[in-house]
Amino acid sequence: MPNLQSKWRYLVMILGVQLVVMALLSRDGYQKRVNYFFRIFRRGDAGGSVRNQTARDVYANLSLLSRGPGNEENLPYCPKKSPLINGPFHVTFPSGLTLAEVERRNPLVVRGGRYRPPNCESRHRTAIIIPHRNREHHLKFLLYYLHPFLQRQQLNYGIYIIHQGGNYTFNRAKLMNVGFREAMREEDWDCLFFHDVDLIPEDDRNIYTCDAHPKHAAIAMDKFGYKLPYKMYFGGVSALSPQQYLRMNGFPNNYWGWGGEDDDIGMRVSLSGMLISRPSLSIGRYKMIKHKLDDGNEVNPKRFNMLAKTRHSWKNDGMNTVEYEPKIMRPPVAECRGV
Ligand SMILES: [Mn+2]
Repeated sequence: MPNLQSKWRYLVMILGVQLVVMALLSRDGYQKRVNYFFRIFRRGDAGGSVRNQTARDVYANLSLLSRGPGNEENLPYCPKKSPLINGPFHVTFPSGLTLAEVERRNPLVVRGGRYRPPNCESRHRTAIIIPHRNREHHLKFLLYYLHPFLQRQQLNYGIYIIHQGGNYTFNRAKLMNVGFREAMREEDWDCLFFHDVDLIPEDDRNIYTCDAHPKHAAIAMDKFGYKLPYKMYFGGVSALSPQQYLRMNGFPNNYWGWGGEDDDIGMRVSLSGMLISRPSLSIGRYKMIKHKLDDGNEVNPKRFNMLAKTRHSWKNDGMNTVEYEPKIMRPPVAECRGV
């Protein structure tokens, strides 16, 4: 009898230990550690150190591209998947970089920040809209990486710098509305990328074309540990087709100062009956250029009150109400003073 009893006791103990282990494993933190442990055995995929070893120069082999002699009308379509795609590339911020150097490295870019692949007809026309004020230092780094990044994807593209004139409080979302209108006035773009000036993409498989739903491209930023900070996050870099943009009445015009407008935009996506599309965490990666809050872009204290009203305000504030005085400026890049 005592023998049987001790057997039971062991069984209960083993079961108990198993329960504790299972409870620990199912907790979030442990799950991540276990995932990490398994990922060590999978080669090539993710993992910071592995990534750094395979990262390349974003300009590698691009200088081999040149425009052929004439006959540009009968170019064949580019392949569905660009052969120039290389995956992750190195992003550093050398102190001596100048816009002249960016121009020298991108000889096929023409006036207005426009480019078309030299040897094939692109399948995609993408406009990049960058709201800007007093960030020339960030802009030159972004342009240094963005031009070759887009050229690797064989896109027909244009980059629009939307500069806010004067000293009044910065308004990122309204500048996007201005950019949308000015870019569409110039060309029938398929897709518009709304791009923060301080976010540098790190992987050229993050293709700058639009999806069936509005796309949030900056899913994995170094600032947030290469993870999405919260599920509805729509900040940094997003992409919408003109149809999607107009369906949600564009972006709000009334967010002056830092914060809130990106959540308003995310809410507009769902209020207008659309979903959020995203690239995978392993390729939607961005490095943020570190900076302090700028003068003239103070935190907007009204942002939470405004967000509570988006449900009622989005149809009456957006592309249908945007007003500004444009000043179009040309070289070195298309520039438009607005707001
Ligand atoms: Mn920033």
